[in-house]
Amino acid sequence: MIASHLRISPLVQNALLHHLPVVALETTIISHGMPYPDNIATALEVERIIKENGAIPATIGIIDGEIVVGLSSQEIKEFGSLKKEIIKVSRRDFAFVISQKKWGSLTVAATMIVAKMVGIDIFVTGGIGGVHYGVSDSLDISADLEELAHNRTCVVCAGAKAILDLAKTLEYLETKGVDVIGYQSDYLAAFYSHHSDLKLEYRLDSPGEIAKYLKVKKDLALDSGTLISNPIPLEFELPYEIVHKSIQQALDKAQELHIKGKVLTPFLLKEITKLTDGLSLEANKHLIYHNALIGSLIAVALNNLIYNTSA
Ligand code: PSU
Ligand code: MN
Repeated sequence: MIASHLRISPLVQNALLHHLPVVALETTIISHGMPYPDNIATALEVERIIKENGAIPATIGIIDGEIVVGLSSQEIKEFGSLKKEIIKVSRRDFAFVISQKKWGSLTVAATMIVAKMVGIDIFVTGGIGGVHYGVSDSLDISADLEELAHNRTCVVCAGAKAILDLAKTLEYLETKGVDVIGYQSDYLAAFYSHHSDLKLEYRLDSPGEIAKYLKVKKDLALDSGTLISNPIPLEFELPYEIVHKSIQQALDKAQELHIKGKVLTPFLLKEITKLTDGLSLEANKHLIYHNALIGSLIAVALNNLIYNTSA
């Protein structure tokens, strides 16, 4: 474990030491992915769901240049209050934010890096980054995909965000050897929608089966990420027409305003929240809650399998 620049909360430290199931959580979704105050309420609710299901949540962020694994509720509130500058951190941003003693929120890629450093196998988020539309001009492919290619952390998500080119994202994941498992579904989850029309190679129907699968990857030391594609529950999905229309409008506006790079994803999410009158935000919350539920059940099952203990 890398000790410098890193602080692990006593609760998470104790859990790792005693082989209790731990679930990693990101902070970009709090600082850049959702509006205040829903962002804070959602982050705290996700932690509550994880605890309720027998695992220990570890929300990860950078505070004054120190990576903190296991943020307190107060620290989570500070990430969400939007009062200070918080830099969105992916792999390339760590050294700058840490050496300059700034605050940084971690993306999927960055959270996977820290999870691997400290030995957390399961990570719950909303949707991963991926290949953006118009990639042949912009070359905009999220660093999340690159991290998934060589980091074994299992990411439980509702697919990639709907603002992305899902077909190309799936193709890219295949090229990189990332396995995408449909949880109780044959198709890739499409964030606000239960599923896309993209068929997945593999489907597993219980946390126990997923735990067995992850144990084999661990045994073989196969260093590529696993994506668990966990669809938003049907009762919470947004109708296709609403999603499709607002995504198209948000993409057009981004193009008009020449919005590129790391600000693009937060811009699109914000626009869609406006265009759907908050409906997309509600769906976003529910899909994350469901990921938290399934992710903690997987963490508990994997833990029982490896250490032969009950949490
Ligand atoms: N999923 C969400 N909301 C978010 C993100 C994902 O539901 O805000 C964030 C994640 O942190 C993800 C990042 O890693 O967006 C991807 O950004 P980019 O496309 O710039 O790589
Ligand atoms: Mn990008």
